Amino acid sequence: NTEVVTLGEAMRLLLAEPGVALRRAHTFTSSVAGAETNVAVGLARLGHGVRWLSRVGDDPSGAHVLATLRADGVDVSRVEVDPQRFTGFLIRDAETVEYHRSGSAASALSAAYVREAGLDGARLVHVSGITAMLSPDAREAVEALFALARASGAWVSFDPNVRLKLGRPERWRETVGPLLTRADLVFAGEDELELLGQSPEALLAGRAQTVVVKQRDKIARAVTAEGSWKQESLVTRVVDPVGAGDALTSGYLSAWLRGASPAEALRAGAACAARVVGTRTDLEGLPDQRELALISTEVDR
Ligand code: KDG
Repeated sequence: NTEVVTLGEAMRLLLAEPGVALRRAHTFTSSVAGAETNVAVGLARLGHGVRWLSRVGDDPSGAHVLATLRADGVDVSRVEVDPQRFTGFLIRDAETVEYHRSGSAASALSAAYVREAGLDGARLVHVSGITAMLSPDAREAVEALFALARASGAWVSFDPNVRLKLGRPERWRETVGPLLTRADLVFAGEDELELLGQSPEALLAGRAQTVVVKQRDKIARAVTAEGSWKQESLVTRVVDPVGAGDALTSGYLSAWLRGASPAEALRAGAACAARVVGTRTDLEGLPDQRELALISTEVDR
């Protein structure tokens, strides 16, 4: 059964060999990247029923994305395969990203597609600002997802996930700013909130019930109407920081869905993030429940 729905683009990831600059790299590891698929896989590994809504091309990379998500038990049954468009891809090292996604199948996401796919009774939807920035139609798709969630009483979780390669700050403010103020749970970097002219206090005075801020000092803070909680980073080894935010979100949301306190949820999030930072791709470090419990015992020792 579907507990969570996420909506966004997944791309084939070609990750350069460690320690070699992207422009000189010869050897690449293939994986899957995408903020909402990272959260989907994180939650699925932690035992939740997750459906991912998106579009891929009718190509080998699309098949690779679907097979990767299926292997982790993510429901991809509503993903649309578009024979006219391609599956986006990105090439990166630990610092530099090259996107090849403009005009991709996912950039043609639409409100009609989301309405047709539906929420299947999910309690929570999660989406990032990246999806809204893919195209005007994709932004409408995010609007439609928010509307479906409202109508069915599902919670909306939102991460602005600002990527300036996808648009200038003004465009992020115009396109993503209004979505942020309509989410129930917000996961954002301190710098992202500043760029969008927002603060946890202002968001809580509006619709949000929880705002999780990833601070510059590597502390994650959860703010709710009841109070504020802090969690220090549990990272001991940095191999590749990409995907850490999504890992934190999936750990937090999993605990939150099970009724845990903000302090417990932050700690689960920090543990997931530490594992992802200690591994290369966005996905391989995401723990299952047993692994998450082990990290917590290790940290306590
Ligand atoms: O949050 C991690 C994502 O940024 C990465 O997986 C790639 O989705 C991606 C993007 O659009 O940059």
